[in-house]
Amino acid sequence: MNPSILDRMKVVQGDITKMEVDAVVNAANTSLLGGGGVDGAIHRAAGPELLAECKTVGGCPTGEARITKGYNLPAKYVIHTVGPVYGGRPQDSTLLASCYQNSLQLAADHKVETIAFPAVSCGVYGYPIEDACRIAVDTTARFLEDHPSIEKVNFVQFSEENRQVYEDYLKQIS
Ligand code: AR6
Repeated sequence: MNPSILDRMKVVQGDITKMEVDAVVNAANTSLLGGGGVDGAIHRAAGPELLAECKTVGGCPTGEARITKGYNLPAKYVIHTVGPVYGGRPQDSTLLASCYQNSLQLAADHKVETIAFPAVSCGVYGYPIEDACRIAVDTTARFLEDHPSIEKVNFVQFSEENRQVYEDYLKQIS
């Protein structure tokens, strides 16, 4: 892979709500009205104004994305995307790729230069991390080739195990 594209992707282990980036991506559900996991953490850190704005959005279908302000987060924006509930079906990978593609498109439309993604669908929604990692990185790399305005994409992993999966894949394609 082109080294200049690889340089713009980074793996971080930690809490996405602390990321000092222009936009953080939320692994939401179709209601956009909050939940557990990273969704709960983002709503807690952003404060109640985030839920108030989300209520005006009217939900989000699986594979799509919606943008709101970040309120009390260091990030200016939250990009909410809804990953598929993993079922081992062919459409799962298409939908997960769409989450990354649509989130990055919204980011580019809002002049976002730095963005952080959690491992969408890899918690409660059960997507195997190795497959999800490949989809996330490949979709992002393709997008970055055509969108020089996005400087840095951070893949934020809560666990050491998931961080290692990302590190290994980035090494493999470099
Ligand atoms: N920072 C970074 N990553 C995190 C954080 C955090 N603060 N908290 C959890 N993760 P999940 P999903 C990781 O379950 O599978 C919600 O209830 C976590 O370890 O948050 O897309 C929504 O409302 C895992 O690797 O999202 C939906 O109903 C990854 O984030 C549903 O869960 C995603 O796990 C969405 O499920």
